[in-house]
Amino acid sequence: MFDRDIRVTVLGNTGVGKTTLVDRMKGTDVKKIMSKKTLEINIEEKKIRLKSSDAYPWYLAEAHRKYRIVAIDNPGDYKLRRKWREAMRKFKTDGMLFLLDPDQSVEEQRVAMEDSYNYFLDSLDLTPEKADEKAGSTKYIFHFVVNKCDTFLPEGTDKETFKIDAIIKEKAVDFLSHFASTMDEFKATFSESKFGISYISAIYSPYTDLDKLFEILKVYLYDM
Ligand SMILES: Nc1nc2c(ncn2[C@@H]2O[C@H](COP(=O)(O)OP(=O)(O)OP(=O)(O)O)[C@@H](O)[C@H]2O)c(=O)[nH]1
Ligand SMILES: [Mg+2]
Repeated sequence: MFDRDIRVTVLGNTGVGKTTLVDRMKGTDVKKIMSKKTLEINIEEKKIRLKSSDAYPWYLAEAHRKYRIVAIDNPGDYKLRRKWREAMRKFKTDGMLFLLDPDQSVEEQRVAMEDSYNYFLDSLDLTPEKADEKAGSTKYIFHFVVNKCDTFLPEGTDKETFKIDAIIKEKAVDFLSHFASTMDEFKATFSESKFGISYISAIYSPYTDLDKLFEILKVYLYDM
C-alpha cells in the first residue's frame, strides 16, 4: 500500500544509450553486455527504494516507500520511430526521458527531438487542432538527459570513479545549448507540463546519480 508508480517513456536517436540506461536501472552489468539495436518496444519494471527516503523519519510512510519504475524502452532508429506514437498512446506514462549523445550529430538528434514532439502530440489526438488544444492542458514531465558525459573526460582518465564535475557540466551544458530552441518549443506548446534536465553516464554514473533521475520525477509527480 506504500508503493507508488513512476512510469516513463525512454526516447532518443539510435545509439544514444536508452537500453543501456534501462538495463542499468534493472541492475544489469552493462559493461559486460554488448547492447544491440532495439527493434521493438520493451517494458521493463523495477521496484526501488529511492535514496531520498533516508531523509525521512521512520514514522513517515516516505521512509519505507518503494517506487515501481516502469520504463518503456523504444527503438531509436528513424525507420522504427513511428512506434513512438504507438508506445505513447498505449502506455500512458507520467513523463519521457529524452536522451542525447554528445558524440552524435546535433542535427540528427534535433530531428529525433522534433519527432518526439510530434508523436507525443499525435498520441494526445490524431486531429492536429484537438491535439494542440489538449497540449496546453497536459500535465506531463519532459526530462532531457545528456548521456555519455564520461566522453567529456580527458583521455586516460579512470572512468570507474565517474563524477559530474564543473568542467564536465560546462561541456554538457554547452552541448545542450544546441537544442535550446527546440526545447523552448516544447515549453511553449506544453505550458502546463514540467521540464527538467540531467547529465549522466548510463554506464559509469554511480547508482546515487541515476536514482536522481527518478527522484526528480517523483518530486514532480507526488509533489514532495
Ligand atoms: N561511453 C559511453 N557509452 C555509452 C553510454 N551509454 C551507452 N553507451 C554505449 O552506446 C551504445 C548504444 O547504446 P544503446 O543503449 O544500445 O543505445 P539505444 O539508445 O538503446 O539504441 P537503439 O536501441 O538503437 O535506439 C552501446 O555501445 C553502449 O555501450 C555511456 O554513458 N557512456
Ligand atoms: Mg535500445
